[in-house]
Amino acid sequence: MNPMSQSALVPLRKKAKMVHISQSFCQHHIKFKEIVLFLVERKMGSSRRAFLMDLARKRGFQTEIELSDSVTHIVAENNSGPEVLKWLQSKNLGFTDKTHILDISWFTECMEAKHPVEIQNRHLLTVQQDCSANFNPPLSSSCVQVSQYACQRRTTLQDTNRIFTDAFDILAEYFEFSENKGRKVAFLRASSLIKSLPFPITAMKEVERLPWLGDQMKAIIEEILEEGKSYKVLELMSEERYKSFKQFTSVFGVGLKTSDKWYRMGFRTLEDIKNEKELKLTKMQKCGFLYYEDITSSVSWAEAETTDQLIKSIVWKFVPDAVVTLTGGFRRGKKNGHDVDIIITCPRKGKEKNILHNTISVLKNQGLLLFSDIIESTFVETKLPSKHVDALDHFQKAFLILKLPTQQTAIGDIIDPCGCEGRKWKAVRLDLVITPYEQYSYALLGWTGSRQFERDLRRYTTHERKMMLDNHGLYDKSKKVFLKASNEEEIFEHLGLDYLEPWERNA
Ligand code: DCT
Ligand code: MG
Repeated sequence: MNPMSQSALVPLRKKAKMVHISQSFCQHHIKFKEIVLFLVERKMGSSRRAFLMDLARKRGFQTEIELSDSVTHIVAENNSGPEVLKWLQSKNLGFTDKTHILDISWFTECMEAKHPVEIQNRHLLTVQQDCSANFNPPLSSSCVQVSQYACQRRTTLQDTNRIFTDAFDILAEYFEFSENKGRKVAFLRASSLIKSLPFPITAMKEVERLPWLGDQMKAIIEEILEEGKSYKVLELMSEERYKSFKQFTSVFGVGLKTSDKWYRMGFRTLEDIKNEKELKLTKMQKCGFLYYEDITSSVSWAEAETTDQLIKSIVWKFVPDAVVTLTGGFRRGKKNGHDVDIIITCPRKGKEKNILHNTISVLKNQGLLLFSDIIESTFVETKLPSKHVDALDHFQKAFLILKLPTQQTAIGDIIDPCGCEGRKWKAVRLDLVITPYEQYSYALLGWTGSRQFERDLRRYTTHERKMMLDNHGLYDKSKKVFLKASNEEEIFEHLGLDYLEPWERNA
């Protein structure tokens, strides 16, 4: 928390009046010539605005009473980006595409530091606007206005900036391994934002005004533009902890906690782990090592389709009207994935309940099951959706490893459990999720991903709509009701969002 809290800046009305009168008499020395501030009066009020402008001048900043071309930084309080934009439009005020639109937190920090502080992502107020809109003065045609929320951006698999997004994804992973959640999220957001750009980045000016891109990120983009690679990223990738965690977490059943434990115990490679016979592994981890090659080689579209057909054929034998949907990355159009995700429901209430256990029994009897971890439903109807953007859902589900017949093989041919060369199967990770019919659309939306899309959708729901969303439903806090949806389009409608097709959610 900023020690100089915003409330500390709230003036007493009387005090503000005095300041207002006094400011015309005082001439302050301008220390920061490159910055011209304009404070938005909306929600701030005229006296607080006058007080803050006077404070800024005392600290050596220039301020403008009217919005003009010379303004470099627009500062607003308790306003979202679109609100600021609307207000400026209603007052017939325009700004250039070089102007920063910032939250009061940036201003507060500058006042505290007594100099301009670096603009961070959290300071930015994002405005999604049509570049052709009639502003005064008009925005230049080179403007790139991108929403800070992935659910307001169409992100297909056509990532024309992979060289940058790969670097950012590696850094997100690096910070995840270093347990620095803030920086991990920052790099994931930046990567996701760049993935949505419809043009390849060729110059720094093209990314100047994008949200979520702080100085460190821009420095990496600049380095890649100049050198074709980032030495900073390469350096971090060569760190011992990163290399070890990368190996450890590639094993099914090994997460950050286990990786950290192994690293502290002095292990560095998977060979170290395999050679340590005393080390206790969970059943999941043992399978992870046993089928390591298969599981780490990605699942192809054809394998996902075979899995989908196999599950459908089993489920439909005992519940013919069950809805079985291939979801996750494959629903978003990916050609490869790390697993297959399938959601199952049934329009007849309660008929979905036995599907998971029955399906797993059949897979077992057919010799197609290498591993299963069944999680029973923990859903409580009266509970409100979770506030956490990464919250897990409460559906009944199973994490499986299937012995999937390779394309030319009939299911009957693969009973031989030998894992040797020439085998006719591949170990494939499958997640099965069972949902009650009335929650199916929310579950489908949640399990379609991408993870970053889901995070931003929940963040948007909380901050822009004052609602709560998770994989089970949507709760309207002001009306105190759960909103029903019979398809994904209706959820987007409830949220006031343009519908995005699954393949546009590759954020
Ligand atoms: N998901 C979820 N709850 C979980 C796990 C996943 O809501 N416990 C959501 C987030 C994304 C989606 O389900 C699919 O998850 P993954 O399979 O991890 O991601 P993917 O996009 O399918 O990626 P991949 O192609 O690598 O499988
Ligand atoms: Mg998946």
